[in-house]
Amino acid sequence: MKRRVTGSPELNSNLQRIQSCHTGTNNARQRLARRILEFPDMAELNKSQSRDARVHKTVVNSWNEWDPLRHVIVGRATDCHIPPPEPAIEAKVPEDSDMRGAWGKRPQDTIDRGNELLDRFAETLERRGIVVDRPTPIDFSQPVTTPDFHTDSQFGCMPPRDVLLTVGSEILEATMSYRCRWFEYLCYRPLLQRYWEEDRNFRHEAAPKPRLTDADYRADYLSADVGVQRRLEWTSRKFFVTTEHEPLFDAADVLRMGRDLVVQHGFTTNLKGIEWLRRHFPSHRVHAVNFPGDPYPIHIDATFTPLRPGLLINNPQRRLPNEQRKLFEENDWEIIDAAPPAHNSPPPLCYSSVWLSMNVLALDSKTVCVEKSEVYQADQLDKLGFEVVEVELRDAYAFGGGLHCCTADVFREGQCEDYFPRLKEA
Ligand code: DAV
Repeated sequence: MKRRVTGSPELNSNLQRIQSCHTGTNNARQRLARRILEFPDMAELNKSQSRDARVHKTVVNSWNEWDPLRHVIVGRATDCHIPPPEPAIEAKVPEDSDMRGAWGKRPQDTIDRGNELLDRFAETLERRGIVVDRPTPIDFSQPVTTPDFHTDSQFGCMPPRDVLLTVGSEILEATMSYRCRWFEYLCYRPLLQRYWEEDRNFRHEAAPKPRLTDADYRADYLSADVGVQRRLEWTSRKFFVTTEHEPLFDAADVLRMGRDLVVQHGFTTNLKGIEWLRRHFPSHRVHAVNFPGDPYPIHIDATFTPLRPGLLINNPQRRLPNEQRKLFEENDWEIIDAAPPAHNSPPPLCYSSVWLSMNVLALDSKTVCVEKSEVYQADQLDKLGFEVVEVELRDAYAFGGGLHCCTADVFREGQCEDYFPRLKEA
């Protein structure tokens, strides 16, 4: 049933925000406004998503991590597998981890619990007027065999952020750097195909699939006696598990900051991957960064998190090196230490570190979703003047990460701006 929009202050403010947005095309604004007028009740809108393609026309547009979020993908824990050993994964799993030697489908009760939390997170976003789409899991128990490699199972589709990089009206499927994640993009294809049908400005792009032969990985990283100290020494020298054999990147190594893309060079993204992004986005300035304090540098979003223009939190155990800070300092960005995590260890069977505490999702430049148990992080953001939205997600961490990981942007208001005006042209 359709309701009139005038009765809802929240929707009126949404409409005002859209109307006051001086960005995107007029068409895009009108389409979005029409969508909200037609479906004033957002819960109803989302229930009807599958059958409302005529009315609910997607617009893809997102240039940064903090403009007002209007449309997002939230992942699923369904059928998530612990992948069998492969070179890149062995290097990430610490010697004392409970995942060493274990692989196969994760226990169904943990999957159900993960899905419950992800569904609730999606509902929280919907109640705030954000349109939420969900991926279609493939059968992750299937092995992957290409002419170049074989692996006995796949992974899952909880973290769309790892796979999909939204830059303006483009969504780019990353190369990925694990064999078990080679086909993960298929979970998002039903959505991307729909966006392509609905938004004639949408660019659906895919980076060249890598071959992922043994030449992509350093065999010496696998040896059982490599301890954390040695690996810290290696990562500070930018000696990572992946080689420079071919371009590799995961989308979650990229921070979108308007005209500038900040990309972590580490285990999942190599220099050729960064160079590929540079050539692919010629109107952007692409900056390679690295964080020597991280023995397992995988994805930038538990290390370096922009919250609003001019403010970033940095993991105090993985500080940006001085020479790389200049870019930010000279352009009036403040980098502050993130608050400590509330937990001493990650949940069981989790690949990520306790620093998922800072894997927050900005809904706009004043509102941030923080995991409910991360009280220190919430407190820090509160003191910085943000409205903190608490979201329970810890029991879903094991499926691929936190609040930022389990989402991928489809639409944020705003356009491409220059947040580093003192930077010379690249
Ligand atoms: O600290 O384990 C997790 C990032 C997941 N996208 C970490 C990084």
